[in-house]
Amino acid sequence: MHQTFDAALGINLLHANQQGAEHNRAHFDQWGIICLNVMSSPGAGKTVLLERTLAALTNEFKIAVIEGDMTTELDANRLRQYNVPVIAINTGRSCHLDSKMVAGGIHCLAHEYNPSDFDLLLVENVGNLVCPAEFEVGEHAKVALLSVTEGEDKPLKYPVMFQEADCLLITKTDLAPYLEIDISQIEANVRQMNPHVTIIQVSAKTNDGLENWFNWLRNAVQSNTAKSVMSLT
Ligand SMILES: Nc1nc2c(ncn2[C@@H]2O[C@H](COP(=O)(O)OP(=O)(O)O)[C@@H](O)[C@H]2O)c(=O)[nH]1
Ligand SMILES: [Mg+2]
Ligand SMILES: [Zn+2]
Ligand SMILES: [Zn+2]
Repeated sequence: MHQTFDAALGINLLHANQQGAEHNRAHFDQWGIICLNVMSSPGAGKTVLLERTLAALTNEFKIAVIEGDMTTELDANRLRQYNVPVIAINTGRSCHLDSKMVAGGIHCLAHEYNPSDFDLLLVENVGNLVCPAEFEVGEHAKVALLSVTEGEDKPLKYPVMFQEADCLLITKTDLAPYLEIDISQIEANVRQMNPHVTIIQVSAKTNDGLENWFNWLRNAVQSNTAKSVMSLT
């Protein structure tokens, strides 16, 4: 658990977090990097999705990763095999990344590399369907994953994540035939929370739908006007 309002100090933690998010966002825009905050409950398939993404797109874009986990560098080490910078952030007892932690990560990246060389920063948040959606880290877009094994009702029970998402990936669609799950009902529940969100069905096992996700990413990177203006000058 964590508090969003610390009554004793009278500090609105979300407000302080927002200031940090603006700091990070200014860096991203100065460097011409698009930052995506990738969120889901534990085990929905974030790391596997990032593995597929790095395998497919590192020849098109220069990508860096911030990997948030309460403990361990297990996920970070999986992604390091794709020869991209992976900055691991252990959050300890905290169940989400906040903007200060991500600031530490991007300052680290800027210390070791020329950050303007990068096109895309993928942030894998701590597995949690609740508060990562509340704590902006300066991202340009939020990507939420919901796996078919989690049930149709989750968009209704955890509304903030689904209201805030810019892109919603329904993952593990290869498992749907083995479950009593109606993917169209998942989509309807997501739409009830967020009528205009982009919904993409994917399976990282069969690769179904991954090309649609890559195209969404390509579009996000190409819409980065800061980069195109920089490359003209
Ligand atoms: N069948 C199937 N399993 C998947 C898929 N994506 C991920 N998994 C499995 O789900 C588990 C959790 O995946 P992981 O990427 O570590 O989830 P994370 O906790 O959200 O990062 C692993 O055992 C993966 O192999 C998928 O598309 N299909
Ligand atoms: Mg993971
Ligand atoms: Zn939290
Ligand atoms: Zn700074």
